[in-house]
Amino acid sequence: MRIDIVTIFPTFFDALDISLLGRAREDGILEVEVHDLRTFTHDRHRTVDDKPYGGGAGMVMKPEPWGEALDTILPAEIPDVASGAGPIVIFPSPAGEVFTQAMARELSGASHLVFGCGRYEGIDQRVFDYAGSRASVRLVSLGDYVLNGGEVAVMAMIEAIGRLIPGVIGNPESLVEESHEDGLLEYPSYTKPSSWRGLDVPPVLIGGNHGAIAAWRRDAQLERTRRVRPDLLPPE
Ligand code: 6GU
Repeated sequence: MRIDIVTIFPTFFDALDISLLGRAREDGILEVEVHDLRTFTHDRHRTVDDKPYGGGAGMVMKPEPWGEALDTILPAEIPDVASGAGPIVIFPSPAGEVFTQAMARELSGASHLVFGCGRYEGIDQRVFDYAGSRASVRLVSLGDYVLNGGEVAVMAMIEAIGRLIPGVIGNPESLVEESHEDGLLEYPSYTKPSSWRGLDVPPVLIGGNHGAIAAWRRDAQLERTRRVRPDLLPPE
C-alpha cells in the first residue's frame, strides 16, 4: 500500500518509522511519503490560511496549496471514481463519518490512501470538491470530541489500517480474537503467575477444558460489552 500524508507538521509522522509499521516500510509492504503543505506555497511567509468569507472566528486553510499538493500526489489519469479503484483521499474531520474497525478493514484493502490534515477551523470547501473530481473522498472522524488538527487522528487511522495489511502482523491469528472484530469487546487476559498479590487467575483458564474456556471467554465478552458498550449489542 502507498500512503501520502499532507500536513503543516511533517515531524508528527516521524513515529511511523518505528515499531510494526516501521518494519512494514522496511519490508516494502508499506510506502509512506509525508508532504509539507508549505512547500506548495509561493509567498515569502509560506501562508496556508486566511480569514473566512462571511466572517467568523479563526482561519480557514487556503485552497491553492492544497490544489498543488493534490496535483503532485494524485495520478494524472482521470479516475473512474465510481469503480472504487484508484486512490482514496481521507480528510480527518470531526464533521466526518465515524472511523470504525470495519472502515479500517475496508481501507486496508486499498492500494493508495492520501490523508489531508487540516488545521485551524478547517479547509476551504472547494478543496474537498476538487479532490472529489480526482479521487474518492471521505471525511472521517475519530469520535465525538475535538482535536486541534487532523495529525493525531491520521496517526491513529494509519495504525489501525496498517496492522490489517497482510504481512504487517507476524501472527495473523492475533487479529481474530481482538475487540471489535466480532462486534464485542475482548475478554480479559491472564499470564503467569497464577496467583499474584492475592489475585488469582480464574481457575477455568488453568483447567485445560477448551470448551469451558471458550464458553467463559464468550460470557466475559458479553458481560463486559453489556456493561461498558451496550450500544454495540443488537437491540433485543
Ligand atoms: Cl478526525 N479531526 C479533528 N480535528 N478532531 C477530531 C477528529 C478528527 N476526530 C475526532 N475529533
